[in-house]
Amino acid sequence: MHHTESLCALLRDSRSISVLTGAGVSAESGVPTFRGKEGLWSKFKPEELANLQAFMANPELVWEWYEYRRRIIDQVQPNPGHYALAQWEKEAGSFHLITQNVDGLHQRAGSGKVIELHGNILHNRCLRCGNTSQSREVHFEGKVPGCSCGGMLRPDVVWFGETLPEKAIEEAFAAAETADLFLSVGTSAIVYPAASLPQVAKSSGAVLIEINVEHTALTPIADHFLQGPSGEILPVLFEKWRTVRIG
Ligand code: BV8
Ligand code: ZN
Repeated sequence: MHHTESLCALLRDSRSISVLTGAGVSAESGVPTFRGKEGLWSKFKPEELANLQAFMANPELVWEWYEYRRRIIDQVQPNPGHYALAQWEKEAGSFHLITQNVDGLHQRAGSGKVIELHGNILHNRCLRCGNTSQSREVHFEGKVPGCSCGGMLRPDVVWFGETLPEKAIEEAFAAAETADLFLSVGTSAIVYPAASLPQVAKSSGAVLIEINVEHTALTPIADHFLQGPSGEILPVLFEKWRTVRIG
């Protein structure tokens, strides 16, 4: 009982909540994760696809992979985990949502402010003029889409070896440093600098709760490890937060 009591106390006493989400949060919507057995990278290696060199060497292959992922995302819906986070943002005094996901499902579930560390797969960016466009306007039919300036278009996501968007990084680290409760949800905590956020939160005095179906590199330093699917655990945790707050 001590364990759950302290969880209730932590939820009751929290004033500023920050959340980092990864592919596991979208898994229950049917979006394959990266590193799971059925993961996106079980067929291809990240090095072969999610980096600029791979793109320049074989833009059609990389475009094919992103089109494949866009088609999956077009057919899925946000799940209860996404909705719980969107509602939590509305009801909490201070709430920051940081995501590594590029699928835009948090926004579709109603989250107002989403810090997208790795960009958004539904946007394109021109390699030459930097102009960004919605993927709706552009369809890959075997030929790399071009910009009106003549430049080549790429998905507007952050690849390995590329720096994360300045503003997103600043906001994410500020949210981690000021949180007194930090949730790491559905991420393998392998990719940096995103994976350093829970550690920064903890060393800034936050309580760290991890939600995952299995242990990760982060589990040893988590104050609470809630094992299970985020689509089930997040709504329960949110309801618990709602009840203990009214007190
Ligand atoms: C940077 C692109 C440098 C968009 C992604 C050695 C060589 C080369 C580079 C490095 C190196 N060592 C470190 C690096 C840096 C590198 C890195 O961290 N590499 C890792 C692999 C070691 N990082 C970078 O390159 C970053 N840039 O560092 O720049 C720099 C610095 C200064 C100046 C210039 C340059 C860029 C990182 C961004 C890479 N882009 N994606 C796309 O195609 O999607 S990363 C990719 O992994 C996705 O964005 C994803 O979000 C991210 C993290 O993965 P997860 O979200 O955690 O997903 P994963 O499948 O891994 O795990 C899912 C988890 O969910 C699992 O734990 C599973 O158990 C759980 N789960 C499953 N189902 C559920 C669930 N949990 C709950 N409920 C469920 N139902
Ligand atoms: Zn252009």
